[in-house]
Amino acid sequence: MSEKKTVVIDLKFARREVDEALSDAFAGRTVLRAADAAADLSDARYAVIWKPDPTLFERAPKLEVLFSGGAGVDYILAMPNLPDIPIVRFVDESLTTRMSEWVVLQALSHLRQVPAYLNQQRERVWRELSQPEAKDLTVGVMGLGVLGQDSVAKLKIMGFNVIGWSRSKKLIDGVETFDESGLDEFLAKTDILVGLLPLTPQTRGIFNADLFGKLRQGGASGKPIFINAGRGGSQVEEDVIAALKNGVLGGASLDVFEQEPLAETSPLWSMENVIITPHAASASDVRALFRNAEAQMNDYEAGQPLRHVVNRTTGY
Ligand code: NDP
Ligand code: OXD
Repeated sequence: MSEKKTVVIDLKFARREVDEALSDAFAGRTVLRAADAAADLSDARYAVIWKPDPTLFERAPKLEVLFSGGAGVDYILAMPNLPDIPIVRFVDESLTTRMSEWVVLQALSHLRQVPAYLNQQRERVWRELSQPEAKDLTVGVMGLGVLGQDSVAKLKIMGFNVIGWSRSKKLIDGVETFDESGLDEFLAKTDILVGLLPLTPQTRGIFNADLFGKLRQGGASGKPIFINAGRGGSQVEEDVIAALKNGVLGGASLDVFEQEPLAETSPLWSMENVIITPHAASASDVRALFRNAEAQMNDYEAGQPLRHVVNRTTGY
C-alpha cells in the first residue's frame, strides 16, 4: 500500500480545539503545523486552512489539494501566489444546521420583536406589542446553496412564506424561486431578506441602498428586515445604516461585516432593532472538518474524485 501523504494545518481557530481534534485525526499521516516556524513543510501534499499565513505556499510547494476550514473561500481566492490546485470547501451537516438555527433565530426574533422587548425589559416597561404571524411574512433568501436551501426548509417549518433567489433557478417544493433576472420581482415580495451568498466580484456590495429600496414596504410587519450571514463584503454598511435611520429598513441581524471585528465606533452597535453577532452564525466544528478532509484524502488517494471543489470561474 502506498504511503499516506503529509498534511499541513494552518487554521486560525482556537488552538485548544484544533489540538483536541488533531489528537485522533489523520491516522497514519504525518501532520505538520504551519504555526511551527521550524517545521519543514516541503513535502506536504494537503493543507487544511482558515486564513493561512501568506508564506504557506512558499513553504509548501508540493501541495496537491487545499481544504478550506469554512464554506466560504473568498479569503483563499484572494491570496497571492495561490497555486492552481483544487480547493475543497467545507460542507457538513453540523455547519448547515448551525447556520439554519441562526437564520431561524433571527427571523423569529424580528417577528416576535425581541429587540423591542429587551429594550422594554431594561426600562422595566410592561407593554404588549402587537405582531403578525409567521405565515403573514415572506422571507426571501438570497443564495440557495447548501446553507440557503436548509434555511429555506427550516423557515418553512416555522410557518413563514419563503421565496428564494440564486444565480441559476432552483426547483424547491412549495417555494417560489427566482434566477438572477428575477431579482426585482423577488425583492418586491420580500419582508425579511436573508443573505447567504458567497463573496464574489458579482456579489460584492450587492446589499446596497438601491436593493433595500426595492424590498416590500408596508407588509405585515411594516418595514423590511435585513439579515446577513454570507459575507460582509456583500453589504454596503453605510447604506445599511442609512436605510435603518431613514426607515427603509425596520431592523437588521448582521453576523458579517465589511471589516471584522466590527469597529467599536460603528453606529450599528447601538442602533435600535439591530442584532449583531461576531461572525459566529455557524462556526466550523473542527472534528467534523478533519473527518471530512481525512475521508476525502483517503478517497483521492484511492483514485476517487474530490467533492465540493470550488469553481474558480464563479468564485465559490
Ligand atoms: P453554496 O456555494 O452552496 O451556495 C451559494 C449560493 O449562492 C448558490 O445558490 C449560488 O447560486 C448563489 N450565488 C452565488 N453567486 C451568485 C450571484 N452572483 N447571483 C445569485 N446567486 C448567486 O454556498 P453555501 O450555501 O455553502 O455558503 C454560502 C456562504 O455562506 C459561504 O460562501 C460563506 O460566505 C457564508 N458562510 C458564513 C458563515 C458564517 O458563520 N457567517 C458560515 C458558513 C458560510 P447557484 O445555486 O445558481 O450556483
Ligand atoms: C465559513 C465561515 O465560510 O465560517 O464557513 O464564514
